[in-house]
Amino acid sequence: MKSVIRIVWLSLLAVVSAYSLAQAPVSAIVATDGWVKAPIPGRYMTAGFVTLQNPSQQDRQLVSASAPWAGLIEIHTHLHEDGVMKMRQLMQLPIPAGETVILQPGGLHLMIFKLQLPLAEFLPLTLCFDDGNCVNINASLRQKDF
Ligand SMILES: [Cu+2]
Repeated sequence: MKSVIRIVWLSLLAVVSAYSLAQAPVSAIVATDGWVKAPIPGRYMTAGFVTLQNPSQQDRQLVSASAPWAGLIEIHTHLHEDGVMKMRQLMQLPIPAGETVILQPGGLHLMIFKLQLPLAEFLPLTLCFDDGNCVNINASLRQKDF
């Protein structure tokens, strides 16, 4: 009798944990193609890029990025002002419902400061959104813009 109760209890536990796994908050945003440009020797800053896809029906905003190998990461955009290319920090980057936003050289990028050199070949990067969910990716270190 005792073992029957034990089996029932274990199955109940399994059901409860499967349920909580299904209910765990998962970011709606799919992040792919993350990469970090190898810094110029002697420099402690660089840029990072990633493709952010929002397959959900709700607009989202990228609000922060962080990594154990960098002291500070800002979201930047490039602007042309009076024929001069300037960078401006964005406090949040919209990723509209059903759309894909690509951070790439010459446009939107992650500005990465206070690098802990040397950088590894694969760099864990955490991206967090306005719904409180985050995604973790492994960005690759690249020597060139390609
Ligand atoms: Cu920048």
